This record gives sequence, structure tokens and C-alpha cells, in this order.
Amino acid sequence: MLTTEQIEAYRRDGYLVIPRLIQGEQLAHLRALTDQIVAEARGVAANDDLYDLEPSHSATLPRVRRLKPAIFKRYAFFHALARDPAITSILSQLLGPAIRLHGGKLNMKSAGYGSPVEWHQDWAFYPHTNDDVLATGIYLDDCGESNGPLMVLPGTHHGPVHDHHADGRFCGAMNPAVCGLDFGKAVPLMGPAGSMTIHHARLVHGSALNHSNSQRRLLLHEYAAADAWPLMGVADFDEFNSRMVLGEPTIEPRMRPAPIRMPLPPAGHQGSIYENQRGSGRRFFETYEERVRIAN
Ligand SMILES: O=C(O)CCC(=O)C(=O)O
Repeated sequence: MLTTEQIEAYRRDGYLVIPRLIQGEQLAHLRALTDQIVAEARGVAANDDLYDLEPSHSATLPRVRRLKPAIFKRYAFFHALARDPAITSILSQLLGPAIRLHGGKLNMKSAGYGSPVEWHQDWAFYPHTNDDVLATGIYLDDCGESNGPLMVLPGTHHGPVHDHHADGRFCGAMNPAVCGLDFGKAVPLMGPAGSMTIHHARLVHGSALNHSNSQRRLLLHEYAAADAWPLMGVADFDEFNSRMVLGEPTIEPRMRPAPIRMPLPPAGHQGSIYENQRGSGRRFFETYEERVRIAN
């Protein structure tokens, strides 16, 4: 359980790190299953509902950038982990007694070339009727400064929702040059394998290219209080309620004002945040392709 100090720190700064939450057999299985799913990308030629591939992927040299939400449907282990009481008991202290999984994914950030994620707020992707919405991240590997830790700008969840549009379309990335934030104040969230990060949906965050020799895999789960309803709507009510991880669903959304920008019109490049961010035409973090070009 979280201490009063941790809860206060989350409210003030918008993030927490819980060291070594997932351990032993459970962590070993998480890593082994992930290795197996990535190995099965051999022979996959293009992005599909499970795999988001690195630009340098080939069917003979599989390079997976992200495992998409299909892992929660296809693999019972991932379905159960998102509902594990070790996680939901912590979340109930931040979101209340009824919680719904909004979505999730497993970002790989492989050694040497794992892609950066440009600065953004999750809230720009999925605004809700109130902002009792957050994401957790479980590190599958030890995460230090050099293998692309998740980085956050403390306190920015109390500020505006920044513009995540380019050329009149949603692009899933802020424009670092005009948002007025000091990225020098970013805090890397690090810890041994099995540690869990928590960040508020409005907190500005991103992560750099992994140029180290160690991979950095991060299993992200997005959670909302059951009475925070997505402003983009509910397409399938039964499916919506099937994502309850704690307590009872409700048909009475709670409204609490928070700054909103709708992610519309949708991104030109659909599929994942990496695809969305291709449309921004601007970059804060160096990419693998740039690094290789400069080296040559
Ligand atoms: O994998 C990362 O380092 C950041 C991921 C992230 O913020 C996202 O996918 O929304």
C-alpha cells in the first residue's frame, strides 16, 4: 500500500515509482512470454493488430517497437496482470474503489536502436469527464539513465493541455519549441526490473532513443476511475464494462472541469503513438536513423 507521503507526492508531482513490485516467478514469466511473442515476429512483414515494428525491422531480423493492446485479449497472463491485486490495491488509493482499464501496450525500446517517444500528455489522446486517469509502467528490465527511462516533467499535470496537432491534424506530440516548458527539469523514472511507475494522464512525459547495450521494456497500463468516461465515446458498452478491474461500473459519469483538446481530426498515421508522432514533422529526441546518418 502507498504511504500518505507517496499519495501526497503523486498529487503534487504527478508521478511515483514503486520499486520491485513484480518479482520472482511472475516477473520471470512476464519476460519469457514477451521474448516468445517477439520471436514470433519473425516472418511478420508489416504492422498488424499485435506488432508495431521498428522502421529497421525485416522479416529475417525481427525488430519490434511495441506489442499492441491485442496482447491483453490473446494472452491470459497479460489479461490477469492488468487486474493483479498488487496493482489495483495501489491504484484504489489514487483513483478510488471502482477502476476501469482504458488500454495498454508493451513498449520494447530494444538495445541500440529502441525508438524515442516524443513529449506528450496521455490526456491529449484520451480526455475523460474527469482527470482521475493515470498510467502505470512495469519495467521488464533494470532501467537506468542510459537505456531510455520514462522521463516526466513534475507538476505539469496541474497545467494546460498542450497542443498536440500539426498541419491541422492530431499528431500525438507537443511542439517542444513553443510549449514554454523547460525540458532540462525532466526527471528519469528508473528502477530494477519489476519496478512500477505511475504517471497522471495530464503529466508531460517522453523518452529518448535507447543507445545502450541493454533493452528497456515497459508494460504500460492505462486506468481510469469508473466514473471517468472517455469524451471520444463508448463504442461497445459490454466491452467497456468488461474492462472493470476493481469495483462496480456506473452509468453516471462524474464531471470535473479540466482543460481539454480533442484528438481530432485523427492522426494521419494511425496505429500507435510512434505512427501518430511521424505526422508531427518535428523531433526533440534523436532517432536511430539520425544517429546512423551522423555516424556515417
Ligand atoms: O515507452 C516509453 O518510454 C513512453 C511511452 C509512452 O509514453 C506512451 O506510449 O504513451
